[in-house]
Amino acid sequence: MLRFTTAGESHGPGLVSMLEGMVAGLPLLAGDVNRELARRQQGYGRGRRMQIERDEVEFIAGVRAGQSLGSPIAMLIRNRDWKNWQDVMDPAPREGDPDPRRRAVTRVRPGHADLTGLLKYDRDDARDILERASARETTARVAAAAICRRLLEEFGVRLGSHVTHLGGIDAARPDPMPADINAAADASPVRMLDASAEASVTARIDEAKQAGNTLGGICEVVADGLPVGLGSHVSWDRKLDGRLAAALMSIPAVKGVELGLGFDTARRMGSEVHDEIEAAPGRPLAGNVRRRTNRAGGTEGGMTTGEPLVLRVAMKPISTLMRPLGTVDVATGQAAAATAERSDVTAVPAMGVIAEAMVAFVLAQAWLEKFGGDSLDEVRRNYDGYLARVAERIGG
Ligand code: EPS
Repeated sequence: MLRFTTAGESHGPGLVSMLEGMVAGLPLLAGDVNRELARRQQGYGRGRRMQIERDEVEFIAGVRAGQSLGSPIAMLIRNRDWKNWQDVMDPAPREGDPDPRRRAVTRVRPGHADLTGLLKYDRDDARDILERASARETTARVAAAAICRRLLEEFGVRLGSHVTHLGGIDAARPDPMPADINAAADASPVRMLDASAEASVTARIDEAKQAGNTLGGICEVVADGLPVGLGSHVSWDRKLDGRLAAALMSIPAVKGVELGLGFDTARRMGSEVHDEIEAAPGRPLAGNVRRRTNRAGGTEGGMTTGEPLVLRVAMKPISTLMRPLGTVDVATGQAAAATAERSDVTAVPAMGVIAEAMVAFVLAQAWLEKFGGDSLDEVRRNYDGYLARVAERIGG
């Protein structure tokens, strides 16, 4: 079973990411991971923190001579900002310090984990919660997923994402989509594929910053080159659509996930929802058929169809407002303005990269369930054998 765990506080010494269950023999360089970490750091609307950090991974275990060993892969990403926070985040008790809990947060932010976490974990200082609830943690997710992505690349799977909406402004979806979505999206400061929307979006972000406010948005993730049959219809927890939705909803501030037409399917007649099927010799990945449309977004019955997987992910505005909302100070019980500490105006462009990462992880997990083995070569043999069988079915 492929799985990963992360550890790390936003302003602690660093982040740890551990991926277990990856096959041996996967070519893997720190640069493969660092490239994805750098993509996650981009995007107009981020705060000063991203100028401090330059996320880079150190392999601590599981990699030798540029290849995975099949053992757990452990990675460390150091926080450069740690040097500015050592007195606040010191793991040791600060004996004799008159202010051992510097920068305590008691004016809990509406919409943040501050209050719920503080009550659940019985803490007095919401910093004990917010340091882990911070989206800084997604760095470690992207690191684990970069390795999953390397596995998928070996089989020609391509993942990309772009922003379709930010702060009330829609970006047009190009038709056809560019062959390399990320090459185009990463060149845009807001990761949109619509140059005409960029200027108004960056202006909207500037306005929100000026007003001490924050903005949300929507990203689309596309995965291409998948074979029919990842996931399964047989049990609820093996359905790929459900697993993708759960993984994407776990991203901080994400409030909605759609697959294909998503919510719009509920408003249409059946004939305007389902994708007609026609024979298409020479498309072994899809079983030698083609869907005339891809309204389903690449799954039927909780399994990939072989058509592109298309997901949309909605993120609410960040809950740290520089012009804060009203709250209660948990230290006094009195009404107060919520804490306003350094943050981003929007992180929607970065969320697209994180959504890609979560999709890559779920797909790699389903891949190893279907074609699993202990080495890359073994997985390749299983994949080739399956594809050969699928290719000799319809019209073969
Ligand atoms: C975050 C607040 C900001 C963001 C941070 C997430 O950090 P800071 O509190 O240090 O200014 O920049 O995101 C990251 C550090 C990152 O790597 O994405 C928050 O409160 O969630």
